[in-house]
Amino acid sequence: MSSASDIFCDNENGPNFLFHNRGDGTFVDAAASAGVDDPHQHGRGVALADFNRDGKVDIVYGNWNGPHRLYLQMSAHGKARFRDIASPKFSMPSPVRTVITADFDNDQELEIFFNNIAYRSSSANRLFRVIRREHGDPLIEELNPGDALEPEGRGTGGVVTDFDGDGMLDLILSHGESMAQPLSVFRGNQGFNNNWLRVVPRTRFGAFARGAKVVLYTKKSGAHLRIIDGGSGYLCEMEPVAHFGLGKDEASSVEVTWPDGKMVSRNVASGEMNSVLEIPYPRDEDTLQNPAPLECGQGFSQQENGHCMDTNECIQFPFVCPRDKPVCVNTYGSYRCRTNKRCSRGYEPNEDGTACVGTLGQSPGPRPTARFPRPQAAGPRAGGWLRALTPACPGCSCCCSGFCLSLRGPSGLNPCSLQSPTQFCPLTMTVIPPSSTMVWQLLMWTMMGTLRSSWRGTMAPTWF
Ligand SMILES: [Ca+2]
Ligand SMILES: [Ca+2]
Ligand SMILES: [Ca+2]
Ligand SMILES: [Ca+2]
Repeated sequence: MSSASDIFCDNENGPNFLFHNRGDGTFVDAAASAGVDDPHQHGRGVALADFNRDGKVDIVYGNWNGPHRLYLQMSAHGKARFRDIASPKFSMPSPVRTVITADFDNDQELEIFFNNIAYRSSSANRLFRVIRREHGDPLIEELNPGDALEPEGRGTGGVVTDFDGDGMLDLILSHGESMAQPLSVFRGNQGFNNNWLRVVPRTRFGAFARGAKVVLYTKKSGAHLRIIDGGSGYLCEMEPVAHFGLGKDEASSVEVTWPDGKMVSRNVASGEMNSVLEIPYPRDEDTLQNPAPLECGQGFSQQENGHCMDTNECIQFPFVCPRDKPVCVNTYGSYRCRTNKRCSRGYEPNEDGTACVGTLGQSPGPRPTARFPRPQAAGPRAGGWLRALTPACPGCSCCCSGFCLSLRGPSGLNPCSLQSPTQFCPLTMTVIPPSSTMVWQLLMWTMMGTLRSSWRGTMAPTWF
């Protein structure tokens, strides 16, 4: 919401708080005006991520036996507002204890894991993938969590980390409260060939920089944002690492912003892909130096202040749009062209100019599926709507990201075209036995989380 770090508190027994940082040491609660106060629900786990990759932090949280929320951040008249895009399946109430947002298969798309506690009857855990679409709300797809389903699991806490250092995130669940159950450690079984990068910002004293914001600029897929979270679950917290799954893309540069406003940008060499990058807190003399040239990647360019910013293609290339769609609209990391059909306020023409549809950021309105063009051919940009609309593939095999791989229809004809929504391959988790080091690490995190959560709520420093 501002350049300084705000705080979101997902509360039980009362409305949530969204403390807007006024930058002078004071905060003002903007939860109600931003639409995230949710006064009648009981939050039990919250995570922050940029699900639609527009550079604005979104909020996902679980309500105890209440509807789960996925709030996209919009801005209207300079003020942040949030809009719940949770699908009926996603929002289905459950006895939730932890909400985890992570890219388990490193395909660029974030997964959301709900850790539920089976305390009166079975309550399976749930896993969703939130698929970014270029010009609309992300698509929420339910996945099969495999062994991590744990229908009888008394899940109390959960964390995500890379235990074995292979670049694939692992999931650890603790159980208890009403019955003793052992820890579970899971790893995903897909995405091993995808690129990844783990970024670890440090404070000036060398500690993990909780509250830091990390933006990774990539060669093809724009900017990816992570928050080093200080909260996230009931009595637990996530690893203080910004983990990026990149699919086949590569990083070009990384930017870290600390909660005090200090910022560092630097290029990422191709030899640094698939590794852990430590980013120390900048020394004063570092910030005085002339900014080094940055490789910002597609859709972004380096500004005078030395940082990567969204390229405004509509200004830089005034004739970028074709004659039948002459109106250029700048978007984060890209742009789009639309017809000049006139629509009333709050509406804009759809892609082919045949109808007016509600604009993003306005009140819910119709579901966005109708306003997207049908896929014609798989383009190079895997993160856009092409993937979201990739259809079910009867008679084909499909890869982990949902693309049809082998075609068995008549030659030249793709039997996987059109038809029903995407059928993604399930992201199945398999059990791996925990080592004593893992158990210690988990205990440390859960203890730290307990201290932080002693006021019966979950909180996370956040950036808007
Ligand atoms: Ca966003
Ligand atoms: Ca993923
Ligand atoms: Ca791993
Ligand atoms: Ca742009």
